[in-house]
Amino acid sequence: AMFKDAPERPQQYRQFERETPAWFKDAKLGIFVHWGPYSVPAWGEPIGALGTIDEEEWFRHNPYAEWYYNTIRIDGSPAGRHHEETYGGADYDTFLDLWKAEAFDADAVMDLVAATGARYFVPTSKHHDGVALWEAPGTGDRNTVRRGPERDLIGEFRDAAERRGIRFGVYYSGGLDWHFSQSPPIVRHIDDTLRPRDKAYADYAFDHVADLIEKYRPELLWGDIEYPDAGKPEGDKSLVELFRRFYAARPEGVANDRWGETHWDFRTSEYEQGRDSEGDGAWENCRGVGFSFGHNRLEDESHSLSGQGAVRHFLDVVSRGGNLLLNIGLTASGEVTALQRRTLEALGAWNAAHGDAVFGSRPLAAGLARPADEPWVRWTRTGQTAHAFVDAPAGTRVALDADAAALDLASATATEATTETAGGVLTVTVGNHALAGPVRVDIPLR
Ligand code: FUL
Repeated sequence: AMFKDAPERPQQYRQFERETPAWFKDAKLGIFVHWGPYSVPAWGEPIGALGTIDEEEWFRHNPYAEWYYNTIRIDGSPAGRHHEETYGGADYDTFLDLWKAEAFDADAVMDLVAATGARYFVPTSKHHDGVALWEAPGTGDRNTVRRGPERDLIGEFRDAAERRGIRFGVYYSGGLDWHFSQSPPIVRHIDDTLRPRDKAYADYAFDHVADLIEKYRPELLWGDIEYPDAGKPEGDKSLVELFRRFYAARPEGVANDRWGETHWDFRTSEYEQGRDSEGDGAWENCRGVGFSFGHNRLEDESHSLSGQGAVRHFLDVVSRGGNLLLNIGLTASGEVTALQRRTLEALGAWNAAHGDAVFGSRPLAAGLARPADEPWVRWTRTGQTAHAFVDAPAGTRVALDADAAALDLASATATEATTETAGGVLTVTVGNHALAGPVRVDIPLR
């Protein structure tokens, strides 16, 4: 009942089933960070959003800059040409040594995260290129403590988040590791033969995630692509054992749904892909400010959410019962680009004014009021108050599609709009508002 469309979970994972902790449903906003050697070339063709482009075109022209190592190996890809021309076809690990993180200050990044109003923070601890952002067991020198930045980046992020009371999680790519297991580039979809499936890899991944849990005590485990198949059955170094350790350390912890068909506390969608996971249970949509997670120097404003776009997307997700995990790609030096910073700051400014109607809210039942796209209207509910968010230019009159029997329309209040009720219809006239994003109207429920 909790996950109505989800397949039956294997018996050894049922012990972890429970109501999703309330903090996660209340949290609404998390900030995601993708950072790795791929942040040095920082190159991907910004062709569009995942879920709107066909697979073959997607991989050959991959807009995800963190996929650089895969894209450059695809015959005739523009990224491959770029890599030849710019770096003379250098070995990928050259970028690990060129990655210096010289301007990185975890506290500065986390100040920005805190300013958005986000309640949790999730950096990549190991992406598909296999480079660990902490001194991960078994990685030799292929981690950021021994090479490149020569720092424990996960530890620095964790401490900065903790100092601000922001919950900390880790992303871990269990499904793909292009270093541990050299496979041909992915050109269509990620089928099972392209993932390392042997016991040695399962043990390697186990040691990583166990180490992350022990050292950093994350409250979110954000797996990606899959968990190694050989580690799924019950056993010493199994995913079952990892979840046991995770929930023992963090009884209120939550795990996403990319550990295979095993166990999860919330489902995920990514840009426009996986929208069918956005159901009644807990879910989270993730996306970058632009079309990439890793920093991409080819992106500009035309590929990116503006402040207003970010507020709208955030409200759209929250109004439907989800969380947003909004990503920033740090530059190789460790900075947030001006483009991403502007969007996050605008989202934060809007949340500072209106976050009390968003964080901790619940969707308003469709029987009480309905959203619209032209002009743009979304709804949330806190306690006995319905909140309408209306995004339109000053002077626009918008009749809300709300049920007068359920909402006390005549008692509506707004600060940047005026309201009038006639014949059981509440009409909002949008006023001048300095903040990018919608104005807000509060309406008591009867
Ligand atoms: C995907 C990955 O392939 C992307 O690179 C990114 O990490 C995203 C959050 O998940 O599956």
